[in-house]
Amino acid sequence: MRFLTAEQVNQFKLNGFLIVEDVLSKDEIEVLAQRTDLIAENKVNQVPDTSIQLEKIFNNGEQTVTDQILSVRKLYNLAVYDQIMWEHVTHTKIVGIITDLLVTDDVKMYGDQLFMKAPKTGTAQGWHQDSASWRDIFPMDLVTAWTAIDHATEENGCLNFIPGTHRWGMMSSHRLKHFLSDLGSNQWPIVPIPLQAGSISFHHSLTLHMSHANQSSHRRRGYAVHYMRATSWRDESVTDAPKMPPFKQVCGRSFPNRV
Ligand SMILES: O=C(O)CCC(=O)C(=O)O
Repeated sequence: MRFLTAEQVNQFKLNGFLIVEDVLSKDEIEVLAQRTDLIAENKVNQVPDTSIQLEKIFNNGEQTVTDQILSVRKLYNLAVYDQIMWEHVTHTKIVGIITDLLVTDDVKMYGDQLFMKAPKTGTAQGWHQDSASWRDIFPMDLVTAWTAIDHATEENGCLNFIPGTHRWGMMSSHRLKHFLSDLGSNQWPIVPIPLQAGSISFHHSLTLHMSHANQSSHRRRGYAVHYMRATSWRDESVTDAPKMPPFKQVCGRSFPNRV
């Protein structure tokens, strides 16, 4: 281990998530924040329009907004096109933490998503396990680094986790529905994760998590980068998983037959 203590790695193993504070400097966050908004305004040529998804109310014309940035729900597949986002993906500290958590020096990127969660109109993200979507990737133990670009609070829709759920395997939608119907009973702790800008939460791809709508007048941008071992592979017989651009090597050895 290079970047984390054994205690931190154990916390991750037990809970399926880990918070590491103050990973990025103010300047690094500022670069990320400015690039995010340029991409959201569609001003970065190499990032295609298809990487920009609007909130439903703006997409269907129910509501209009003067500042286009505030109509965006999420940006995705950024780092495969844009060098500044790629520099974040390959940031020495973040990659060091990821190699500690994945217990390998050989890492590639599955993909990335930047959740914009605009003030008042940014919608919720329901309870889910990431690997339930990425069901073509094996083994199901990817790790996401979620960087707070703005301060994330309970009011503006920070992430929430249910500790230990990564040890339950992938839940069918039926099982998840049943579990959620019991969730208010205090039987299962829900842990909100407020984060200062520049801090990062790491979560396992089977950990149940969600975020509420942004009820505040403050922005809540979070950049989620999804990493996996370079030996992980895509099961091509699974046809209903997201279609992704080619996985990019982040560090260590690559395994060309595992794409
Ligand atoms: O940022 C959010 O609101 C949701 C993030 C998320 O679901 C993820 O990073 O897997």
